[in-house]
Amino acid sequence: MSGMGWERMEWSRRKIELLIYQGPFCQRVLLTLEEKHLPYDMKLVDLSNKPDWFININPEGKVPVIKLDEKWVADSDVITKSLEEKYPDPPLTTPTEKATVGSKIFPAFVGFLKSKDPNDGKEQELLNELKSFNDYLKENGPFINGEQVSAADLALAPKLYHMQIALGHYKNWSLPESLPYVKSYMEVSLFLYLGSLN
Ligand SMILES: N[C@@H](CCC(=O)N[C@@H](CS)C(=O)NCC(=O)O)C(=O)O
Repeated sequence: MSGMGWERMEWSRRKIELLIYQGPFCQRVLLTLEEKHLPYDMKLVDLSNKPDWFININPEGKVPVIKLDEKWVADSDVITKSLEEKYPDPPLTTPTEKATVGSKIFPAFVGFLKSKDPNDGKEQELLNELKSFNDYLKENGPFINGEQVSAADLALAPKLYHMQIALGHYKNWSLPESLPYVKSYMEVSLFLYLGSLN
């Protein structure tokens, strides 16, 4: 995929332009656009062979990037905040006290994924984080902010999905049966995600 000809493509003015590839940060932005019912036009960027037009848009060379008010904006944190400001309805902001729920799971997953020593406690660190998320959901779920999907779910759910695929592949690992609330959270989130691809 060289991206040849994309720069000549006529993008509809009505739609938000979006540059993405695979991965949880891109999925987070896609889910946010879907939840806000915003029309968008996405282009996949080949990250193994980044085209010049893409580097001109984002010299850092990372996706997602989105065009808002004629300006290209990078970074999923900045993008989702900007979308919330510009399109507040439906509101997706997670209450501050809940905004960091589950946020230690992804770093713990990366630690376990990279670990080469099965006895270094990295798997247990991940299990501890998942267990506390399971306990949280049991009390407060089904989503981080109760009945309502909010920004924190749209950031976390793609990371959990990514975790399951990567750890299944590289470590033959799967989510323990003892974490049923995390399991159903992932199922519901996957449903949201698949819905966004239609
Ligand atoms: N902090 C950024 C991270 C974005 C990021 O790491 N994107 C990855 C793909 S998921 C990327 O573009 N990697 C290409 C590279 O680093 O060369 C965000 O939240 O958007």
